[in-house]
Amino acid sequence: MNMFKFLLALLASGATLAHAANVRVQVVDQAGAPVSDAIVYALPVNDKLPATKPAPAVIDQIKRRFVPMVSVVQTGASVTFPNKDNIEHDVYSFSPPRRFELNLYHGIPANPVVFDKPGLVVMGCNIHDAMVAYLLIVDTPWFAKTDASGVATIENLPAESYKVVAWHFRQSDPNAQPTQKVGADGAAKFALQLKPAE
Ligand SMILES: [Cu+2]
Repeated sequence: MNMFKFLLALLASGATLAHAANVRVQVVDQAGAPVSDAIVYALPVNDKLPATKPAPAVIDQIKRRFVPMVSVVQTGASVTFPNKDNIEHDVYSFSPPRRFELNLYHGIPANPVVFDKPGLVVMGCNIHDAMVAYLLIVDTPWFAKTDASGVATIENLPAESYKVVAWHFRQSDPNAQPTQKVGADGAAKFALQLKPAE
């Protein structure tokens, strides 16, 4: 690498470091206990979203459960539903953003399902009533899911102001969308009202 290229590379990496930021989000319940599997996402206050191609996702079926049970994708993403059990499943949803059914199958369905409207899609299996999965479709590529300590980090945000939204499938008001304003490199903390786990 000649000196000119080296300087360009240095500038490029410096620019990335200067502009990319992370927002750390803590989610607790009404008793203050950490909440895992909460989805958090960031919408720029100036409404400027990057022209990103939505990342595809995979929701497996393993031992008669959807894995993961809770997922988040950007609007327009395609999702595949591999059945890793040696029995057949029949995956369906009646949720308005995307009604679909994958008739009884083994293995990987030929076509992924495209989710082109934002909102919540709840999925089940027509054979096994206990199977349930939640897919939140959001109009942003910046999202994350809380871990066992109730913490999620939304990464690689341009330096801007954001509305951070939190959602959990056990919210007592399923349509509640608690929102906080943060700057890039900021932090947010949500206390959600949750129904007891079943
Ligand atoms: Cu099933």
